[in-house]
Amino acid sequence: MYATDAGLTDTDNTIQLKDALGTILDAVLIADDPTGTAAADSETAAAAVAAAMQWVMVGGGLPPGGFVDDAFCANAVLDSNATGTDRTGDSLRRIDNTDDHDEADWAQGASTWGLINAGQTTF
Ligand SMILES: [Ca+2]
Ligand SMILES: [Ca+2]
Ligand SMILES: [Ca+2]
Repeated sequence: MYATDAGLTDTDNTIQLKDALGTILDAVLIADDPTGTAAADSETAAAAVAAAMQWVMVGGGLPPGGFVDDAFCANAVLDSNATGTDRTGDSLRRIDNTDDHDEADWAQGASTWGLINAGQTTF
C-alpha cells in the first residue's frame, strides 16, 4: 500500500510500511538534526506509528508529549541531509536483524542498493 508523496525531504520524515488493511508493519523516524522543530505531518505520522508500538525511545517508552519537535529529532535516525541522492552517497539503514523500533537500531552508512546491509545476515 502506498500514499502519494511529493518526495522525501532531507529534513524530517516519518516513513511507514503498511499492509493492504492499513496496519503499520514497520516505520522509521528520520531527521537532519538532533534538536529543533519537526514538520506537523511528520509528527502526526509519528503519533500513529507510536500508537501502533512501531517506534519508541531507546530503552522503551514514549516521550511525555509524543514525538514532537525536540523529542522527534532526539529519537529520530540521523542524518537525513548528510545522505546522498546517487549511488556514491550515504543512506540510512537498519544495523542488524532485529527490529527494535528505535533510533539505535539504525545508522547512516554507505548505500547498498538492494544488497544486504552491513550487520544484517538475512533480509
Ligand atoms: Ca519496526
Ligand atoms: Ca544534518
Ligand atoms: Ca536491531
